[in-house]
Amino acid sequence: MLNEKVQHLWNKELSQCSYEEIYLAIQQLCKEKMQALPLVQGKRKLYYISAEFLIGRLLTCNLINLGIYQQVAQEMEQAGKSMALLEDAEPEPSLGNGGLGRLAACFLDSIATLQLRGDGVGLCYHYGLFQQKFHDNKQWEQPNPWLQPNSWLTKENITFTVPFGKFTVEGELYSIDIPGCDTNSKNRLRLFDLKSVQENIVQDGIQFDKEDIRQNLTLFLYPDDSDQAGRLLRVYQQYFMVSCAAQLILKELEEAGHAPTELAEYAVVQINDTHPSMIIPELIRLLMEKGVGFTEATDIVSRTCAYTNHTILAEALEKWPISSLEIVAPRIVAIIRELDRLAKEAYPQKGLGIIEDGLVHMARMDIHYGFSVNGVAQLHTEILEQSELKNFFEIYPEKFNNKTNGITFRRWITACNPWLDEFVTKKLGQGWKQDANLLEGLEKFEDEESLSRLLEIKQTCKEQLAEYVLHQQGIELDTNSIFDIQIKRLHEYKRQQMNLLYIIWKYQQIKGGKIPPRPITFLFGAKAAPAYILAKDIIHALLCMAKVIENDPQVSPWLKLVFVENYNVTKAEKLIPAADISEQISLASKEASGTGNMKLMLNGAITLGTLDGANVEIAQRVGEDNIYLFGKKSPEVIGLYESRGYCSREYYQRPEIEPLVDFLLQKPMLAQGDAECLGRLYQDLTHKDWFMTLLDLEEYIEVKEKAFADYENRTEWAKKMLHNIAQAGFFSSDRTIAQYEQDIWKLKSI
Ligand code: 26V
Repeated sequence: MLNEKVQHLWNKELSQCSYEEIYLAIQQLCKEKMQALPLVQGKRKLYYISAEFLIGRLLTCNLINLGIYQQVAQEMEQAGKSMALLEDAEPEPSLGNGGLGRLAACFLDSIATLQLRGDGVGLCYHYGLFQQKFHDNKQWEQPNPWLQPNSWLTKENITFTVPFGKFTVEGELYSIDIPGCDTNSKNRLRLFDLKSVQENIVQDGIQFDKEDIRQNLTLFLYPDDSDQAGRLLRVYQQYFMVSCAAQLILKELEEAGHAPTELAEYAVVQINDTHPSMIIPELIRLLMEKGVGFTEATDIVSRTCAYTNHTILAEALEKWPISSLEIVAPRIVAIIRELDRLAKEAYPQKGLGIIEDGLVHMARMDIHYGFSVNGVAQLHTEILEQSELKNFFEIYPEKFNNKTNGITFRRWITACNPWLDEFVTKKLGQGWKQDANLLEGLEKFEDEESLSRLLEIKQTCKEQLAEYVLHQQGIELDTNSIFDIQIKRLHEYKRQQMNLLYIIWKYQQIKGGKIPPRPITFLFGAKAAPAYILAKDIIHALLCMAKVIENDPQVSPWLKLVFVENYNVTKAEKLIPAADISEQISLASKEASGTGNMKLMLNGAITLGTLDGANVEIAQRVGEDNIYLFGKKSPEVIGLYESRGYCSREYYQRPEIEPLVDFLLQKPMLAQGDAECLGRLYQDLTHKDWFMTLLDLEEYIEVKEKAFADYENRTEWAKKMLHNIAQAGFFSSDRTIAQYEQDIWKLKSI
């Protein structure tokens, strides 16, 4: 198959081709196969609208889903070519920030695999999220030019006009085919781009003229919104996305021969966080243009739209000034004002209106004018119902529901850890690929041979990662050491700084002569938002600490801190299979769900975490012997915020904690870093510490020590690994999507 393709394309043998040539040949092969697949059919269609789809590289997963991976791999082997080097020929699209965008990508895979008729709709950012570079122990941002002449995108012959306040633009539609796994059918990811965008206006990293909307609109994902022009650009992006999406939905409805008034019967719109919320007034506006009255249009749209909340962080809940909407999308302002008036008329209590103090509360619009509101883990949904959105839960209890997140096992075990995939399949047969709950069948394989094979697989993955890190960053990893991994966006609430304080503690212990039984490698991967100063300070402190350890011959044989540059999906695929310990240490109540926790568990890492997000459900499943829990629980934390009862200074003054925090400003650190950045982090921890790092620090140290000690009993540790893998089935996104289908979308049942 591949041999013929390269012969035809390049007129030479596979063994003579470069990896770029082979990559293009396989991409073409996949595209042809996908083009030939029929679309999933069904009466009603889902539109999953999202500002982010963090799809990652597509080659391996497409080959798997199309059922031709083995054949291609065999031909490659016969020609003496490596699959790993082949994968590296593909640039990674970076159309997402983190969890929310990656979740959307996992969902597309599961929706297609369950043969539900549903497309993703979003934006085609030319440079996506920035590329991260380290220089002077600091993060620098560069554009990520992932769009190449040959990409997975197919240009459609469809454009829509989007009317902004002072001018109009043309949105052009591109599609990426999403094949189901072994289904012989596909859905699509629909991405809109702006014709007039100019890549050459970007200078000096990721700087560009934020006011030139016609030239900049789809250049970057979430451009820095720390200033007024940046915030306005984000509103422009959002309105552009939803206007194109709404026009596409109504066009497809009409083409299928249905009336605009039948929208809710034939379409369902899932609003992924509040970025696409303006689809509600936009659909109402377009229905009215087609002659439907306001009241009926509002009723139809309310029966079509469902909203997912992904965060309770106040600063992340979007509120746009009505004055900005007047500039960007004046045609929907009157509609939003009327929706607000009706909401306030029906529910005059304070805090329920859509417009307050000149700000449009996007989530409130979704809740009043959508038929479903869901959180993304049990605890998160409970917090929404009992505190954050309590007033709304009281008036609309029937709208609220939980859908605990999941991950696609096709990418997060089959593609990234073929050894583990083979191990599981040998034990259980192929059935677990259809029904992930069957993984529980692994529980009984506690025999010596199975356990030692599990340890061997982990070792292989660690060696694979070591090779990769050496090649990428020139850093050597000791594969005999414990791999302790924290990979996720950098945010104070995720508390990478707490991990840093542990490392400082361990450093001081070793200086004091307390040598651990074996070396430990701390691996981090994280990008900080370009305008998030404290997050950048934490990266700086970690990079400085890495150097401090490296330069200290007394400590360096025992500790290593590696910050993997430019953490992305590709790097996650290498890091996750190699992890021994999965750091999930957010302040309880702050992490809506987490999904990295699930990927790491599935790959046999043991969680060290707080009872936050989906960690709670992981703990319920694996039991307390197979997870390391610590820290204050969510009700206590919520209580502390309410009573303003947390004072970081009190904790700082404890003799166990003071020397750790003080180390940030001592000579070894100052010799590596920038006193201003380190000083700011020190000041924050000692005077503010909004996410209560010091509150949980001592218990964190204690429990982490226990985990490292337990690691030395290799057989018992392997059992923990086995139990974690066996209990991971619930976290398959196939389960999550089946629940969305059953409770919200009902694509098949009508
Ligand atoms: C957004 C922003 C934007 C402005 C500044 C700070 C900030 C902080 C957080 C966010 C969160 C955006 C929403 C998000 O990505 N949520 C993540 O969604 C995942 C999928 O549901 C979930 O697993 C993560 O726990 C949640 O953080």
